Amino acid sequence: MTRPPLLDAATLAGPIQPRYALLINPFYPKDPNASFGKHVLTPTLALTSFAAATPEHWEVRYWDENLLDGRPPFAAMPEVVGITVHLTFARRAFELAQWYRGRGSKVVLGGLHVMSCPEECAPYADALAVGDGVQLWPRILADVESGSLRSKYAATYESDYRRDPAPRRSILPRSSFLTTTSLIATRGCHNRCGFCYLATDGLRMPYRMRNPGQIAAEFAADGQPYGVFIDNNLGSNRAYLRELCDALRPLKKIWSAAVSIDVTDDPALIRVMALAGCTGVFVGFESLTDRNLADAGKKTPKAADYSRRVRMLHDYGIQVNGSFVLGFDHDRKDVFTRTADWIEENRLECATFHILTPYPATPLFRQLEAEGRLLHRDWALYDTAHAVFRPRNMSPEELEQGYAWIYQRLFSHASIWRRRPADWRAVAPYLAMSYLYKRSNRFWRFLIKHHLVHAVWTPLVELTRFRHLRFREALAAGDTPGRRPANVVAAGV
Ligand code: B12
Ligand code: SF4
Repeated sequence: MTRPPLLDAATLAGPIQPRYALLINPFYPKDPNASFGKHVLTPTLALTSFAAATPEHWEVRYWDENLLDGRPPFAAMPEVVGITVHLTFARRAFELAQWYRGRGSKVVLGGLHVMSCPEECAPYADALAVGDGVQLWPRILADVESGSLRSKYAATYESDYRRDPAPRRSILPRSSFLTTTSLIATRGCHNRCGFCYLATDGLRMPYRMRNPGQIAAEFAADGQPYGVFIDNNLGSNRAYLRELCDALRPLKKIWSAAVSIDVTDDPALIRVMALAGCTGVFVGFESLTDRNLADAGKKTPKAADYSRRVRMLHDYGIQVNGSFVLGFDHDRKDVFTRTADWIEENRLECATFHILTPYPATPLFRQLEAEGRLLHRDWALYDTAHAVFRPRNMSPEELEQGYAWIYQRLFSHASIWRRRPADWRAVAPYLAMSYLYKRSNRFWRFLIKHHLVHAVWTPLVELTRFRHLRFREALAAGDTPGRRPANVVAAGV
């Protein structure tokens, strides 16, 4: 899980197959501190979203190098190779680009890193796609056909999102993911935190929503019991979230989503989410220190009120996967133990940690650069598992050690046990989820390698859905919150 498949320079490629496009999600090394399971929970929508805009006379194939099936295919060489590029796997993306270009394919690079560092990406591509691929992809293919491919295509995110086609999920290898139903209902976020990729220079992503009915139809059409919303923040517009829940409720499925904790300002909405099948939320708490949150420009309730808000989610049977950023300017060496203690006291079922990482072209990057605190520009280490800047109140090594320590503590038997749900009926499934998700990296590797992820998880997901339906019936009938549905599905990506 740490080394990409070999790209042999001597490999003989097949002939170019006209009107065939290969879409690649490049390999990235997996952080051994965290769960390998998260990488196959649900696929990125980067490729399937614009694949849906491919003209009918083109054949499209999907290849995710992280599914451990080796290097992308080459027996018939694609006329066009589309590669999505993030900073952490930019180097691998460039290697792939060079390999395919050297054998006659036209290579198109797109994605977040192309947006923030176009000059760096340009030498490796026949064309760059900067911005929304759904608008650009058909234009690019038309220009390939007419032999007039340009070196750069740009689009904004200001289009009417409701007019976009549904992602083309039929090209995904179903057996390799827990669910193929990655859903996206909204674009943008009401916040603009200085460390978030949404604050990248030149990225204008006004808040846009798809029709709730469209999302429910996509969810139903994919035929999976569980869907994962990959929206930046599904709770940005509460009236919309309520409408979306109303559309999802009749499906009798379960789902999870990322929301900011201010969604709990409205307890009635949390109930509506539970009734619509929400079993877990991924919450970016980021920090338990208000001054850190203020420095980052995050509009959020006071940290002292987080516990009450977590209880509210738990009371409606919604698991909480808390996301925490470590290394802010007001973090001292005690941040690791303080954060771990808080997570255990509040019985968060899951927690995800990130070392503060200044993504290029964000306000945080500019600030740390101006202060001379950046250690290097080796993007492969900008993966939130490495300290790439000098923290204010500890050394980079201490920050990395603290990061590894907090994962070890939260994944320990003792911590898993301390965080068990108060309702004894929910304890066994919680333990199953915790051990499968947090302590089974070798098992995950085996499942991924042998295409067993979907087969092994589906019965557990169905069991969770079935028990959640019973919980919902009780909730709708006015049963008091506090009773917990059994849940073996981790909350969110
Ligand atoms: C699903 C997801 C994952 C999944 C799958 C990742 C994968 N690469 O396979 C999992 C859970 C495994 C994951 C892991 C991580 N992730 Co992640 N993830 C996401 C998430 C929630 C959704 C991605 C998505 O589907 N977006 C929707 C698509 C439609 O948008 P898009 O990718 O920008 O694509 C559009 C355009 O860019 C363009 N486009 C993209 N590629 C291409 C290619 C071509 C050829 C063309 C024409 C167009 C084009 O067209 C698309 C449609 O407009 C995003 C947050 C978000 N909401 O975007 C974070 C996000 C991408 N992840 C992030 C991070 C940091 C990580 C981790 C490093 C974190 C960690 N420590 O665990 C890891 C490791 C992965 C890695 N090394 O890159 C950051 C990246 C920041 C950055 N500047 O690079 C994001 C933005 C989250 C955040 N708020 O910070 N992630
Ligand atoms: S609340 Fe989350 S998604 Fe929204 S800007 Fe802040 S970090 Fe980004």
